[in-house]
Amino acid sequence: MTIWDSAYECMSRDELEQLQLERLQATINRVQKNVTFYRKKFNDLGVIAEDMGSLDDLKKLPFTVKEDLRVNYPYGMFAVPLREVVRIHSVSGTTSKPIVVGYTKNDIRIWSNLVARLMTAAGVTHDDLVQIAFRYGLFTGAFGLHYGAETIGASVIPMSTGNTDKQIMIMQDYKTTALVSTPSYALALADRMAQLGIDPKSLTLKTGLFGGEPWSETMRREIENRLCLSATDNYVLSEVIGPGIAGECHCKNGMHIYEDAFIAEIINPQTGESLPPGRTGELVLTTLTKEAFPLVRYRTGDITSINDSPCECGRNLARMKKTLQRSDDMIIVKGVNVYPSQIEEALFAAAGGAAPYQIVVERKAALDTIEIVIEITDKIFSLELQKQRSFLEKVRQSISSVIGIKVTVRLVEAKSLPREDDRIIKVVDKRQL
Ligand code: DLL
Repeated sequence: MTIWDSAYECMSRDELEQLQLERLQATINRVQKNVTFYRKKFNDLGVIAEDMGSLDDLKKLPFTVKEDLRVNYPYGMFAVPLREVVRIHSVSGTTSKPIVVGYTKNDIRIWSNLVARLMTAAGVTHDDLVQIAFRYGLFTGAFGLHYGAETIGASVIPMSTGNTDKQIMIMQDYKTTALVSTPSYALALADRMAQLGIDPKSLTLKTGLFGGEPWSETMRREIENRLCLSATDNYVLSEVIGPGIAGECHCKNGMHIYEDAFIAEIINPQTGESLPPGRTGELVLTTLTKEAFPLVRYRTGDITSINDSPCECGRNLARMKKTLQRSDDMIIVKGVNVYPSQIEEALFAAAGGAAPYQIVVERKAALDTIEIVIEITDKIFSLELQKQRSFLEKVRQSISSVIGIKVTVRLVEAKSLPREDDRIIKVVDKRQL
């Protein structure tokens, strides 16, 4: 199996740690000089780049959290002037305002190479036809995989999401060999093929690269059996870069973290205490090469563990376990991050005040649905039927537009939603991953 960048991917741990330290010092220098948020934090602590005498010293620095990015909306965390930024993407924040991230030309070059690594590790070569069924636009997923595939020299089919019948037609006619999508969409494609009577063996699919949402080993087996391909996982986080942080090799035993570009730590999400390899906790990432949007000790909210033993594939990079759980209340619906606080804010605005609600997430025919169930209040009860309907429509539109995916809205009787300690259970996730 080919390794895209063996100089880095197979580097000895000693060499790697030396490189990480040099890059960490450069990053601390850069953010202290160019990002007011970090300058203030580090000055308050009296930290300078030279204090990073060993990688362990990173633990002296404070965490960066999503709230910091929200407060600095839109460009406050950028470390270069906008004229040096060649690309902007964004990702959901905890409120109606998204988080904005930027890339310099050099960031895009490095990003494309990192994605080329994970695609090569999954088995993609320049002979492949890669169908990208991630949504193009402000999301990082599609463009990240697109540039990575082009870097390898593969042929890219930038199909974007939806239009399942056309996706299948293209797979058949263009002879797609590699599929990029969320794992749940891969199953939706398999379902539709079964309905249309298409035998997946008649397709030319060979490799599947899936990410953007949690998925289990059972789901992997189902996708592999039903689409007749080899399915690999890769980890995406837009604030940090997008795809290209970590990806599985053919051993499918954890995602290799591109440690020359990121330092990964695991912490106890409650106490912030660092945990050793093998222990499960929240993943914290520090970027080592990014120019436009560097992050120091960014709390990802994703629960995983790190295995730093060598892998049979020859890569020396540590591996992170599949992430199936969050340390916060974020949910991922159709690959899109949704925070209950975004829904609450949109509902409050549309209802002109607080309304008791519950978010119900289900997976029907391999596709996620999200329903907002609202308890009727005196105010809603007093509306005529027509006005009640238009109220629900307003709520539906407002929430759908804030979170970026369609929701349905339903009214139920007052005090009928299930409660725990007198408080409504905000999120009921009925999906079985
Ligand atoms: O996941 C972008 C994307 C959307 C890619 C749709 C593809 C399709 P973010 O929106 O930044 O990036 O979401 C990042 O997704 O913190 C994890 O909770 C979750 N996540 C990403 N990859 C995986 C994975 C897009 N392989 C958030 N397994 C992260 C489990 C994943 N969760």
